[in-house]
Amino acid sequence: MKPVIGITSSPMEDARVGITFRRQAVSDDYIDAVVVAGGLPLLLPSLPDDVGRYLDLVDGALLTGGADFDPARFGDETVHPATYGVDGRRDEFEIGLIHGAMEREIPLLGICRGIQALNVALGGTLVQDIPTQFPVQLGIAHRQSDAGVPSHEPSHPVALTLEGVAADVFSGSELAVNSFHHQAIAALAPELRSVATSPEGFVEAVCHAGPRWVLGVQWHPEMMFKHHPEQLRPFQALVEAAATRRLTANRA
Ligand SMILES: [Mn+2]
Repeated sequence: MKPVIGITSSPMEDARVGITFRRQAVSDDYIDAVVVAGGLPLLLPSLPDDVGRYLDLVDGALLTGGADFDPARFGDETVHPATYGVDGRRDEFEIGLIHGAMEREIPLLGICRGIQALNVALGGTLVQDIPTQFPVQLGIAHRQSDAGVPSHEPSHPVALTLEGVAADVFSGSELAVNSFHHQAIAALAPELRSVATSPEGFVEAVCHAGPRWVLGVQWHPEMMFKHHPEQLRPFQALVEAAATRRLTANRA
């Protein structure tokens, strides 16, 4: 039986035929990656009061990319002018999902905003805007769309540390990744370990320091895997861990 992978959604607004629709949206790329990896995607709306019930339904969870966290969530009293799209309900839902999943030993994969969600939920902090706070970074555009690089192609390397979950997901000492972020991890949460860094030293992947199956990546493997098959591996590893968790939970 396919493991159920909960996928968090982004609030969106679009206007058609004179009506403004508010939507909870998930890109097909995330759904495709989970399907190709052998999981059954379950889209999760941001309903913080029901996070526990959603956790009853899933064997693993994927925290997707999206807009920025409220800086108050990581103790920053000043909101940088470049911080955008804050949605308190989504912040609360994802933080609750992370805490609940870790308690229940449900595996977690965080992508882009998702690695930042893991770090914030577990007590770390974020750089609110790389371009203005770290203006000259070896010429690396962490928003590669500004440099005209297609979304499925890499734009910078990361140096890998093969420990914990990362040892099962990555191989070699370096990986070429795409980049669509203007924020980054500042102080790493105590429970997390950095397992990939950009050339100027930003954390680009994390795993749990202890036994929990937690992986966060700052890039977007779901946009790359159709052209770069090694980028399917985080999703396969999540689905494998979710399948194992499902068996364990059913035995308990
Ligand atoms: Mn990057």
